[in-house]
Amino acid sequence: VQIKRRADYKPPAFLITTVDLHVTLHPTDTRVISTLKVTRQGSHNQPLVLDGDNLPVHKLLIDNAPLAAKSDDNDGYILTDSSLSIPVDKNEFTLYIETSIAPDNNKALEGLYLSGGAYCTQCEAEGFRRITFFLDRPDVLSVYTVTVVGDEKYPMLLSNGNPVDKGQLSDGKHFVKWHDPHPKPCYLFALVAGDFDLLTDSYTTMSGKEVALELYVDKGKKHQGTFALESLKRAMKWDEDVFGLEYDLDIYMIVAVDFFNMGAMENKGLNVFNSKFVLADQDTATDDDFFNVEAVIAHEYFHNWTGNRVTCRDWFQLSLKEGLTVFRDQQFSADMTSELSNRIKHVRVMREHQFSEDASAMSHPIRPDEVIEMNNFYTVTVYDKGAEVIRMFHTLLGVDGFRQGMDEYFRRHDGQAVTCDDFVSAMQSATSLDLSQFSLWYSQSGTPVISVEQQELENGKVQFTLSQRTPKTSDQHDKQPLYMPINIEIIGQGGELYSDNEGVINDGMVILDKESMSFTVDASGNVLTPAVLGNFSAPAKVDNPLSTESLLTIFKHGKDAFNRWDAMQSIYDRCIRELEQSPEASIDENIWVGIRSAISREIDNVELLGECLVIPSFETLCQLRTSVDVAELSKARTEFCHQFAQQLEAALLDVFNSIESKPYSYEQSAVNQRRCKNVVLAHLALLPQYEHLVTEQFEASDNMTDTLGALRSAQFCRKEVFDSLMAKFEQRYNKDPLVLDKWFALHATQPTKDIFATITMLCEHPQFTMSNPNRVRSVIGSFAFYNSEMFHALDGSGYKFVADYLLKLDKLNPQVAARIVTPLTQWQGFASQHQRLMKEQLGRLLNHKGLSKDVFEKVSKSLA
Ligand code: BAL
Ligand code: ZN
Repeated sequence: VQIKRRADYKPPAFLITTVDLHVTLHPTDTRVISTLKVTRQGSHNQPLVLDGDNLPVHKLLIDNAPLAAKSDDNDGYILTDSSLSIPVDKNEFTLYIETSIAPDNNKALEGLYLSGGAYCTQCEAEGFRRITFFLDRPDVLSVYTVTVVGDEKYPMLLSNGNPVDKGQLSDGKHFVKWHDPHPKPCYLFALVAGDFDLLTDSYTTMSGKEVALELYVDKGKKHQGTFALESLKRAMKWDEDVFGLEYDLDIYMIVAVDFFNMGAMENKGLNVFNSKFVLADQDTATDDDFFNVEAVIAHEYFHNWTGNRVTCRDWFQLSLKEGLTVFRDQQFSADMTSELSNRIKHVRVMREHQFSEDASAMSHPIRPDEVIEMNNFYTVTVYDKGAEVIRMFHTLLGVDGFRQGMDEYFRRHDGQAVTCDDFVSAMQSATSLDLSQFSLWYSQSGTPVISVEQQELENGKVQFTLSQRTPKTSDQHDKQPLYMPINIEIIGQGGELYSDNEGVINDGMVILDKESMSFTVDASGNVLTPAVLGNFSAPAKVDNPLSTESLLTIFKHGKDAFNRWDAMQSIYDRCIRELEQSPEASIDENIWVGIRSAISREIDNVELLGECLVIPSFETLCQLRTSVDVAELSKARTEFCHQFAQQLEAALLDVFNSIESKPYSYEQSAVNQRRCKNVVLAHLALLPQYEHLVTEQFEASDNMTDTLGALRSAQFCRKEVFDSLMAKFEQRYNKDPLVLDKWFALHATQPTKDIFATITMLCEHPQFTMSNPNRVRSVIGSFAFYNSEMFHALDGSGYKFVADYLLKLDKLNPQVAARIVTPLTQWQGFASQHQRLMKEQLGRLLNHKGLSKDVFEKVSKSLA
């Protein structure tokens, strides 16, 4: 296997200015004819080397003159399984290549594939080379004209840009010709052919241009596409209002397909979506699903500027477009829904998944330095930590400064393929701050830890010291101090806010840019509580040894709602630690008193309450510990949940009863209420006397949020209750695999002894197929990521089960297999008895002949 390095970047030796593609679709013999206008860059006499993944050459012409394969007496082209080298001395020429592919045999879902009755493509990152020979790199931008030929079974033939011609052909086939005037890298190419239901609408841009909007969904699903289309219009408007960015083609198309490796893909003018992020109605989609549909629709739309108009020079720069676009979709979602719950949602992702990636052998900076398989770097680090870095720019520059920097970025780079440094430089132009130290965030991996110390001085002064340390990671040993904006509130016992004597706290924020910094506060005998890293103002962990009383003070008096939520999370974490140390312990009554009074004070603030009553997930707790013994931690967490329900029974019941059930509507206040009610129901379900609330909600529900909420709570009821509700659910939705995914996942996360029999049964379900990534993720992915107790069982059966499955899956779909191997590779956080068993299975995988490079990269790194 070949390691690619960021430092080895070289500009392309040739450019391709125009591409004329002619694709005649056939399940096993699709003909692809490509006519390329090629120009040599600079003066050199290298051959033109195109990427091509196991493609045949049927015909090759240079300026209409045939070229044959190289032989002893002929200087022809050289074809390998990954490239085509063409000897040519002209500086400008037209290259004609005919090749063929078999979309029906393509189960990796990269390149052109046929599944679920439709042809579709996925080219990012390096899938175009599975369709035709090309310079498959993002810094080669070309204007595309694409003719798609298919038979009548596929009435809709789509590609990027605007349709310019169509017609019938003599052999019962028809064609549509598309032209995309915007030069683009080949990863943004798309082609779709099928028979869909079509929803249409239009949007008038801020300059008065009318854009046709088209949404293609499976037959019979039209009514489930309305929300996505409305979301698209909201996203278009928001990008105009907030960033002054307007859409640039006459038509914007979105196609929803069932078989898709990612969430969605931002191909120019023709987004392809996993149907999971398009289809939504109250009967089949939860509030979270509605939220995600809107967020992903917006994300892909926002890529039109941050990704398509300005793209990446090379794949190491992926965060240039992904971190930025995630930040943009997060801001949009916050504006459309609620700032607080959005922030909490995204911080949970960081704490659960990104921190664990940083602590693993896959640790990498948001701009990685080395890659074997690019598909492995569509990570929470590149995306979500990348977005946190953009958020820090936003914090440091302010709303106006950030906008100015973005305007400058587009002014300088529209139509170009650029680097993260180019982005930083555009931002630098909009601020007097020196961003050079800040840019370390792009090159340094790992999660910094901010420690907070408090020391009483004379004269009633208190000195606070903030220090930072980034533990070494598998990819980098030496770490430097980062430039961090840190939100801070210093709160007195009665809730009064304090500021410091030196003036380093500015508008509630300090800059920590050295190993440590100190400031003093006049406490005048008051006990002070520092709430540090409010709103998760930098992607870091905090080590702030506060008493429970202080945490309750933050909850009671904190100005920042995020801090208040976070304080509650710390209280729960602390209680669980106590139970880990002495499983028989009873939690201090003062804590229950504090929580009870918090609940009664906030009974009308269902949004905050709904978040604060969530106990940190097992995965989040793992990131706050080392050498985790899974059974011990699970037991402590479960015990805490039981005490929580018992001790807070009356308060929880008050909350439950205070929220009236209303007919379903997806609007924020109703979402907050359902969320809070379902969180409370899950606590009450631990008490047998409230089992009826669960079944009643299930029976009465008019929407998927409450139905699934009841089903999740039923996990904590008697087994026969859970089984009976699960059976009813399956009966009702067994024709709808997307809904059934929720049922699959719930089964797969049950910590029951017969879990493998259950999973085997799920894999034999008529709606399950290993070739559909959504199904595999909901069964095997849910088990590996979220059934901690059984995945980590100390007889090693969970690890072995996943490894066995991955060996089969890897042959079909390496990209999805490499995702699901993640929990196995993250052995570092667990106790030695787990580590040994996890490594044993990783070793088995590594020794397997024919392992994909996707899985190989992750497994070999984790064993290095
Ligand atoms: N570019 C891959 C899918 C996404 O991030 O939008
Ligand atoms: Zn993206």
